[in-house]
Amino acid sequence: KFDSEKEKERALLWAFLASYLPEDKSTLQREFVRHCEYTLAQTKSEATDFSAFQALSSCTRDRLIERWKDTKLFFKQKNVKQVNYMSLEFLLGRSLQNSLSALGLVGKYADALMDLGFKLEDLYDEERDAGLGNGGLGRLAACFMDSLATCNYPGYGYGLRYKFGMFYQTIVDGEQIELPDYWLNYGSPWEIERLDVSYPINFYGKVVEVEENGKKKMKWEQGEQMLAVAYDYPIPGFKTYNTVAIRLWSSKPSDEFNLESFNKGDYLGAIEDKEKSENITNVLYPNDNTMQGKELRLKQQYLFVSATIQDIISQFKETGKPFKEFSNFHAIQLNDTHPTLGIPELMRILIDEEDLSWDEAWDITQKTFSYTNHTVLPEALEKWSVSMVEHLLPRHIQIIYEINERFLKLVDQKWPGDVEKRRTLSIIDESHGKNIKMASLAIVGSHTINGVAYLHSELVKHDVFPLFYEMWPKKFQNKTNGVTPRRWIQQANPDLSELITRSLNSDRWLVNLDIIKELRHLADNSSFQKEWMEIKRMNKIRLAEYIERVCETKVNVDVLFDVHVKRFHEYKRQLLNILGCINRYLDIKEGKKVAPRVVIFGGKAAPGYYMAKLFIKLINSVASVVNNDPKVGDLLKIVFIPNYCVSNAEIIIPASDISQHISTAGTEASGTSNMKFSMNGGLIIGTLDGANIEIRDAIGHENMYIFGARSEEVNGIKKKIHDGKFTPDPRWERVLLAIKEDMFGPHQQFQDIINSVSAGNDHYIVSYDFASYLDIQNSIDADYKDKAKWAKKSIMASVGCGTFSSDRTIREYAENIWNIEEWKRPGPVNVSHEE
Ligand code: T68
Repeated sequence: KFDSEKEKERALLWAFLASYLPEDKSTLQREFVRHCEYTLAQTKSEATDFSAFQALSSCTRDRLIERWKDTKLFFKQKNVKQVNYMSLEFLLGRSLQNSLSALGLVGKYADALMDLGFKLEDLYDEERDAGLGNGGLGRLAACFMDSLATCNYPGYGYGLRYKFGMFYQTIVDGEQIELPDYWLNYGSPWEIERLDVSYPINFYGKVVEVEENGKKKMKWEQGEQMLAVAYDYPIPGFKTYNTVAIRLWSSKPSDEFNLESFNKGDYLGAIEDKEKSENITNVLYPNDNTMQGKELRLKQQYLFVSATIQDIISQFKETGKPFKEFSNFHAIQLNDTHPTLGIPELMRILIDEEDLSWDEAWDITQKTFSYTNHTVLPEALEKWSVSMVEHLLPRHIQIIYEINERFLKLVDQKWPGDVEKRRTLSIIDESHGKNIKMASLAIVGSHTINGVAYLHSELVKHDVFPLFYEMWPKKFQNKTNGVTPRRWIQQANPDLSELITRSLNSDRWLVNLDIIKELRHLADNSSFQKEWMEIKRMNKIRLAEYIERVCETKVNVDVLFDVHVKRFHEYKRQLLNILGCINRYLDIKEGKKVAPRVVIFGGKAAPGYYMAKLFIKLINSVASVVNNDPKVGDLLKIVFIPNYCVSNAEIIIPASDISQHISTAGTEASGTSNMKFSMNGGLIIGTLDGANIEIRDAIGHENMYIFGARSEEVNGIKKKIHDGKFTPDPRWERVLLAIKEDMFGPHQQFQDIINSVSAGNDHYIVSYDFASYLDIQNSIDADYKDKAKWAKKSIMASVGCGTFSSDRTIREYAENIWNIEEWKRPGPVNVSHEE
């Protein structure tokens, strides 16, 4: 509808001018050169691979924007409900190859750029990872966005645009050194800066009661104010024109200033203070699975939730609907408790600014939020001190108290006079000073809570939050994690991808991973096996080249590649692995026959996590002894790949023969790399923990190497160890003795490791699981010798993994939690899309 003929004419002219860029070769080349010349101001003779990468990214970005704009418009016209995925982390990695592949332009650009003297693969390598996350939780958010777009669901990801992402890890003298990751120094070709989208964010100040239109209400009087500015990152779907986006907030000083501080006459000092206090989004906190109660982190969380909720409300207001309809248009998913302040923030805005009653606001809030739990480790459950929150967010603390009071009334109704239950369920923990239990707040304010694998969801219900489960059994669900096959098979393993497509005679598996199970009948086919294992060998060569480049170690690609890459944490038990390596080394020295293998480690330790860093030191110390022992040769090589991240994971994962997922049963919520390894034909050695259990059920236990205590046995075993009633395997004593006798350098440096697994301390039952771990490793040695048997297992491990696509996970969230629908946008008329 147009107000006038003139308006209609203008709109038509605009639409004509904004029509999609054609995809013929000469347009691709012209656009590329235009970006080199005009965006980058570079001539042919100046253009390097890096500038070519920048120009190609700019071309790609233009096309993503075309699709994203029209997707937004389409959703708006259809009045759809959308999900808002709130996550303080998005571990995106690189984007160029993924975007070109989604646009169906890989082949066309490879050809177009060849004429101009550039090799597409070389340009991919110029891109720096966007490392805005720690590990599994952040990467899950990235896979989810890929699936949201691909499955045609309306939605937004919301996060923070950290200037410093996950630190860069180097190894010096066997120890981890952290260097800053100033990724924005190189520009981010994907972001769209939205100076038009910014919101004021308040901190400190005080709450006063005011009267407005004869009604008493609370008013939060401003303390410090700053701005959150939006940066959008388009995320294209695959085999669809739908494109969604992640909106990341960056803090900026606000134009408002405090006259008092400038009035003191110290102009430069006042500017400096202002800058310092407003650089909230500078750095990603590098802790995974632990909580650090720093005020700056709380400020990050609040800036994030406040900007996001304001943005969602402003989008909602465009519909012109009354607030009681809010949850028909918006679902908000909390990725862990980090964005839980969104609950009191929505309440505050609805009550204080939009004049809704408490009950109306609470009804909307509960219908809107849902919360994903990612950990059962007590040290990772977030608690914020009441005094800190009170100081920073005086209005929110009132709201949190009110939420708690009303909730405890419900508890009283259910269990009259039961003070113990009241104490356990209260959102405020009063055992060591007053603290807010963020998970409790998230559970009370959400309609649904989910765990990330079957076992984990059971533990959430029965072990971590049993009383909440008793109150609201229907609120609790499971959503087993998944990973995107576009990045983790197609992009990381192009040869395997080509084999799958050729064998299925279709590439539909990329959007419906379940159909790879149709390849099962080829598992015994010797020529298929041969091709399959030849691809594995090529991937091992690619990894060996990478290892030689970054570790200066040569490895033999015709031996078993045993990979253990993930964040360093005691519960993940990299220690079990390296002690196993020592045992193997001692066997070799004794002349025992072992199958040759390369053991590959990778992963970062939180900078303040002493034990995790000591594990890294031990691994490197053992490696330097083993790798330099002439008696050992190819029988055992140990390498530590520095700076494990998304882009080198894409090289490492497709090259593994086996990979280790050996956390103490009941501690790893799900794990997602286990899925990636299995999809790529790597066999898993693992405990019955997290998603390992479901992977075993999907691919068959004969295609996985399971060992160790079960989750329900762990507490009994801990007690037995603690009471001195457990006698470890003789091989355990032998390995510890080797360390104590300085085989890997002065043992004093590793004394704390030895203590941590001694009777009375062995919290992660390393000593107990050691024997069964060694035994299963021995059976792997034996199986690996039988090439046909191994190939069959590898194929079965891969083709049984259809259910671990994040498309499946996202559909489950959409249907059972968010209540949103698929809206596939018809394509533009002037472009023929490769479908
Ligand atoms: C991981 N959690 C789980 N946390 O450990 C893993 N924590 O089992 C699971 O597969 C994955 O989430 C996805 O569900 C994390 O990665 C963090 O990174 C983190 C970050 C900040 C604070 C606490």
